[in-house]
Amino acid sequence: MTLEFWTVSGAPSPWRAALGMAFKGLEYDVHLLSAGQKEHKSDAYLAINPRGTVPTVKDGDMTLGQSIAVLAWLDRKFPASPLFGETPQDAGTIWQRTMDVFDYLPDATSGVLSPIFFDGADKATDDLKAAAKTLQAELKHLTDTLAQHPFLSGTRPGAVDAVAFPHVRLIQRAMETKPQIMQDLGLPDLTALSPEIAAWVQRVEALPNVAQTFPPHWANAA
Ligand SMILES: N[C@@H](CCC(=O)N[C@@H](CS)C(=O)NCC(=O)O)C(=O)O
Repeated sequence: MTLEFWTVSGAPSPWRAALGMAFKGLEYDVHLLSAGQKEHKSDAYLAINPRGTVPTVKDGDMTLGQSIAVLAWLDRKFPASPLFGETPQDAGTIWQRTMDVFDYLPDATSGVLSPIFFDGADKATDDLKAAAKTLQAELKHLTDTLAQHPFLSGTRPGAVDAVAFPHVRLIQRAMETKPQIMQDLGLPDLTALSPEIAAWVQRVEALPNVAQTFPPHWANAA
């Protein structure tokens, strides 16, 4: 049975689930919801996901609506190419890093990107500069991990990579599409910020099936 996957273009949480499926080479049917038209709050979607959030992943009569739960479930259902490692030690380390990223990176990222993408901020205010500093400190944690091995999960891509990548790629997207304000905030480009993170992004992007997880609207607009 093919997995079903509900998402909104560019939303980081469903992107994590898509990466988990991509790392395992799984096929899935995509239901692309329009956030602008509030399709994620429609009665039809609320019947599938009562919180009206994305992702939702459905496999037969089982439905999941939390990205980390999807990753954990994928590993039990499709054990090949494990997302949480092979050994108890790997699992502990990967869960620790996954939850570290989950707890800190999304807020640090949206502290900078939400004002820029959603409110049109184009001045480096004191608030935005403080948010940029917080983000740089979070990115430093990723850099330190990537100085030890090629992926955030270790020698192969896994849950930490699936959770962190969408946020980092959205930061890079802001560097590409809003260069002036990002430069003014000390976030000019990934390579200048962290060669380790820049190389990791390229490594993840080069993996099979990852290209198809990218936000469809990026292909159409700058
Ligand atoms: N903790 C959830 C967060 C899900 C979530 O909030 N998704 C966002 C998109 S990234 C969403 O659906 N926002 C719409 C809303 O909250 O109405 C997860 O990791 O899946």
